[in-house]
Amino acid sequence: MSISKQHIAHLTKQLGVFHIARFAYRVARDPRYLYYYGQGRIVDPQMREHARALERSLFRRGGATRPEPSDPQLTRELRALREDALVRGLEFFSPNEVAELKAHLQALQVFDPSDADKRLFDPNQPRTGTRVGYYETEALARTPGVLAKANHPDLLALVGAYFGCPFRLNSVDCWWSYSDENADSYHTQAFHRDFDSLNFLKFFVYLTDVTGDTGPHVFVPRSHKAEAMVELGGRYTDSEVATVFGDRAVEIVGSAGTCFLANTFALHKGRIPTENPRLLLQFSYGVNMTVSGPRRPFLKRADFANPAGYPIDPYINKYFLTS
Ligand SMILES: O=C(O)CCC(=O)C(=O)O
Repeated sequence: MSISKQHIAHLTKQLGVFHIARFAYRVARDPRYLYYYGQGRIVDPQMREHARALERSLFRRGGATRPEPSDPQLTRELRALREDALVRGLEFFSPNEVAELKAHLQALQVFDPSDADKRLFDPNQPRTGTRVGYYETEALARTPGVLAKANHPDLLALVGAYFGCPFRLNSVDCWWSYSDENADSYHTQAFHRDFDSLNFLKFFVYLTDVTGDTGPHVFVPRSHKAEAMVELGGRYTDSEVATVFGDRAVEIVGSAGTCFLANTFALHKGRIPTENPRLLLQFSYGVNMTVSGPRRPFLKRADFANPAGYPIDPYINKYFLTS
């Protein structure tokens, strides 16, 4: 029997050779993918919960478990995070800080991650068909106020109480979501779960006013414990989510400066704006590594503006700050 190209193609598909090759290529280029794919295979929420607890205990390195906070507000926020996977109503940015940050960012260029050449463009003038415009990490981290805010002591206290063990700032991201009706949706604009690592949290702050028409973040509280829709890389339609979770999804709207913190293993998405574009800044914290943050620190401690004088923990900032 002669073996045709179709046979080979069929066989390779069956064996998942493509996936294996992609895995091997990515791990060879960036070993962090080994952890990423490993933990991404643990999809059962109960198993994941055990793995998360194990990871936290490994990172405690013999240190004692942190006591639960006694501050009533922190206790309430922590309960919301654990039960709903979401805490809203946080206040970390004054209107002035938001306005200054937005003005700085509007003068920087962005890129569309789906553009193979990652060409930079003016965020106020996206090309036709552009769904999102991301800031480059280094430029973003150097923008006054960004990295300093990621070290706000109250924010770190909440994140630290949640993890109960040492953690790091894994990434800072900021992007515009555009309302171009001819553009294809970007992959975070359909419901999905984040598999960044086992123990991670994402902090979000809107830098533009966000209504139902200007790209609200949509989140399904308590879905972090649900067994449905748990594939690594899975994307789900609104009606699929409604079939399982009814009307549980909440649309987070609010004026510029609105902040929330979430475990985005819970289902979520960014709704595509139909009116003005949305600007969002995000900090991601985690106990272990992720593939999304910088591979090496690039910012000298001495060049880092910290006007509020927040304590800067070298471990938390190890992916960003050199000594
Ligand atoms: O744009 C949004 O609100 C969604 C962001 C998102 O999906 C993510 O950060 O994982």
